[in-house]
Amino acid sequence: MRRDLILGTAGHIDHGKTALIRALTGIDCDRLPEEKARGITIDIGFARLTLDDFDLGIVDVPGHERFIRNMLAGAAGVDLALLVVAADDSVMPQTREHLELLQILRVQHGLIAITKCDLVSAERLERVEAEVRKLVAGTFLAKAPIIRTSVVTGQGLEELRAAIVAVCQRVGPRPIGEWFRLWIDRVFVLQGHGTVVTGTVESGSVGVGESLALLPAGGVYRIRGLQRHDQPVDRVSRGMRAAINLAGLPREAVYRGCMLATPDLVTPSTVLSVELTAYAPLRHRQPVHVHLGTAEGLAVLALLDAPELRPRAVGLAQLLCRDPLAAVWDDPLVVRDSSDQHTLGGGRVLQTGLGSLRRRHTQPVQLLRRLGEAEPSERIAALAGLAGPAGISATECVARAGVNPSELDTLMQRLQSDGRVLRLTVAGRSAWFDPQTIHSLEERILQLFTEAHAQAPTATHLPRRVLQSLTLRYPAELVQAVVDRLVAAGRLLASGPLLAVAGVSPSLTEAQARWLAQIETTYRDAGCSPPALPDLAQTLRVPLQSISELVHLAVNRGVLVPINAELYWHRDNLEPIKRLVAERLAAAGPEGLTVAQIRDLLSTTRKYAVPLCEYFDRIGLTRRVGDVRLMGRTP
Ligand SMILES: Nc1nc2c(ncn2[C@@H]2O[C@H](COP(=O)(O)OP(=O)(O)O)[C@@H](O)[C@H]2O)c(=O)[nH]1
Ligand SMILES: [Mg+2]
Repeated sequence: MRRDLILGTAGHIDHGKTALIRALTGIDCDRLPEEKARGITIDIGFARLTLDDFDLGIVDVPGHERFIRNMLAGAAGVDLALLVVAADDSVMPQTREHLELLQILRVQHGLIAITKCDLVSAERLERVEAEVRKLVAGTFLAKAPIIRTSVVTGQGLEELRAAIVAVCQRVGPRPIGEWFRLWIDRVFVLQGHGTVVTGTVESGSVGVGESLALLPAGGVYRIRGLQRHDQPVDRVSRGMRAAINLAGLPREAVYRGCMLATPDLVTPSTVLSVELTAYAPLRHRQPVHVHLGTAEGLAVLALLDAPELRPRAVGLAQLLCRDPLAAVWDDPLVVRDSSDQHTLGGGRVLQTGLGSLRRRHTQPVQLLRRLGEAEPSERIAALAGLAGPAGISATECVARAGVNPSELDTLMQRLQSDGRVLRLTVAGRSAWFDPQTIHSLEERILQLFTEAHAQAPTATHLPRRVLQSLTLRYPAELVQAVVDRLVAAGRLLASGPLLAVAGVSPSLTEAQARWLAQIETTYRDAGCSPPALPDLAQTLRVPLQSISELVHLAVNRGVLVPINAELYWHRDNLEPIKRLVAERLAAAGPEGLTVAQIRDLLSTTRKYAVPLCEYFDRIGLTRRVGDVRLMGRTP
C-alpha cells in the first residue's frame, strides 16, 4: 500500500541540503529570486520523491541562524528528518540547533547524510562521522544510518535512497486522524482562482466542497480546489503536502501561521498552559518568543512550579501570549528568547483558554499535570475540573483533551456513570462538570436558603433573590440549573417562583401562632369586606411588621389569597363569589356586567369591587371590554 510521509531537511547553512534534494529529486527548492541570487535558502522549499511504496513530500529548510523561524515552520508535521552535515565543515552551530529543535518537535525518525565527501580525505571522513555520532547520541538519531554522499561524484545517492526507504518502513502506521488540521506555510493568489494556501496536513482528511475554519481569525471557507504536487486531487489527508483554494478568502486575511481546521473544534487562545523542558535557565515573567506549528508570537512566561527552571528541568508554565494562537492539546512548541536568537526550551500544550494561574493555585496546577496523562478519560475529568463552574462541552474535549470525536459519547457516558463528571442542561445546552463543583454549589444554595429561613421564621417559601450573592462566582444559568436539580431531587420545594428547603417548616412562637389563628378568623368573618393590614394590626394590637409576615405565611399556606398589594381575601369567601359572578356573567351574555352591578351582586362597596374585578380579569374569570366585564377565557 502507498503511504504518504513528509521528510524535512535539517543542518547548517551551506552544508548541501538543497543540493542533495536536487540530486535526489531534480527539483530546486530555492525558488525565490533572492535565493537564486545569493545562493542560500531563505524560506522553506518543497519537492516530491517517490521511492518504493512511499510518496514523500519534502520540505527543505534554510540553515541560516537568521531564518530559524522558517526552519521551524517547515519542520511542523515532519515524519522523518534528513540531517545534513558537510564533510569539510563537520558539526556546526545550526547542526546542533536544528537537531535540538527536531527533538523538541518530537520528530522520531530520520537519517544522516554526510555531504561533500568529494572534498575531504578518508581520515577526515572518519573523524567527521565520529563527531556526528557523538552529536546524535541519546537522540532519536542515535541509531540512524549515516550515508556518505557527494552530489559532484554521485557517491552514496543510491544508498541514501535505500536508507530513506528503510527509515520510512520504520515509521509506524499512523491513524489518519478523525478531524482535519493544517498549519498554513504559504499563501498566494492564483489568477482566476483566488487565494491558495499550502501546508502539511497534520491530521485528518478533507475534500473539495467541504468547509474549513480559518484560525485564529475564525471565518469558515469552502474548498474550491485541491492540489497535491501541482496536480488537482479530490482529497488530501495526513502526511501530504496540500495546496488549498478557498472560496471567498481575501488574500490579506491569511498568512503563514494561520491554521485550517474542521469547523467548531478549535478555539484560539492567548493563554497556553504548557509542560516545558528548559534548555537554558528560565525565569518567571520572562518575555519569550513562541513557535507553534507555523505560527509564532510574543509571550510572557509564567512558571507554575518554581520561580526558576534550570536547564534540563521539566516544569509547568503558562505562556501569556500577545495574540491568540490556535493551539491544540499535545501540540509541540518551542520557546526562544524575545529576539528569537536562542532556544530556551521546548514542550507541549496541555490546556488552552484557562485563566492565568499562580504558583499558589495548587489545585488547578495539579489538574493541569493530570492533563498530561495518556488516558483520555483522565484528561476529560481534569479538563472538567479546570473548567469549574463554566463546565465543558463534549466537542471541546476534541481539541482540548485530544479525544477522537467518535469516542466522545462512550467516554462521556462512562465518566458519568463512574461519577467522574456530571451532566447538566444549562441554558438549553448539555454541559459536563466536575461533580465537586456542582455538589459544593448545591450545598451553598441549601445553606443560603436555610439561613434565609432562619431570618424569616414565619415564611414557608422564599424568593430566589436569596441566591443573589452566588452570581459573583457562578453563572446565573448554572445556579438556575442546579436549583432545578435540587427541586427534581426533592431537596428544594418549589411553589411558583418561591422555594423552600425540604423539611424546614415555619417555626412560630406561641404568640405568633395565636395571632395567625386570629388573622385567619378575622378574614373569614369579614366576608366581602376584608380589613386593611394597618387596621388589622390595630384591632389585634400586633405590630404591623408581624401582621404582614403572618399574612404572607397565610398566603403561602393557601388560606389567604392576595387580591392586590394591600388586599387579601379568605379562600372560603372567594370561591362562592367567583361562582356567583361566573353564573351572573353567563346570564348577562354579551351585555356584560358593570362594576356597579358586580358591587351590588356581592353586597359590597366600590372600594372592594374595583380591585376584585381587576383580580378576576387577571385570573381570567372576567374580561374587560370598555366599561363592562364579559365572561373570561377560564370561567
Ligand atoms: N563539492 C561539493 N559541493 C557541494 C556538494 N553539495 C553541495 N555543494 C555546494 O555547497 C554549496 C551549498 O549547497 P546548498 O545545497 O545550497 O547548501 P544548503 O545551504 O545546506 O542548502 C553550494 O555551492 C553547492 O554547490 C557536494 O556534494 N560536493
Ligand atoms: Mg538550502
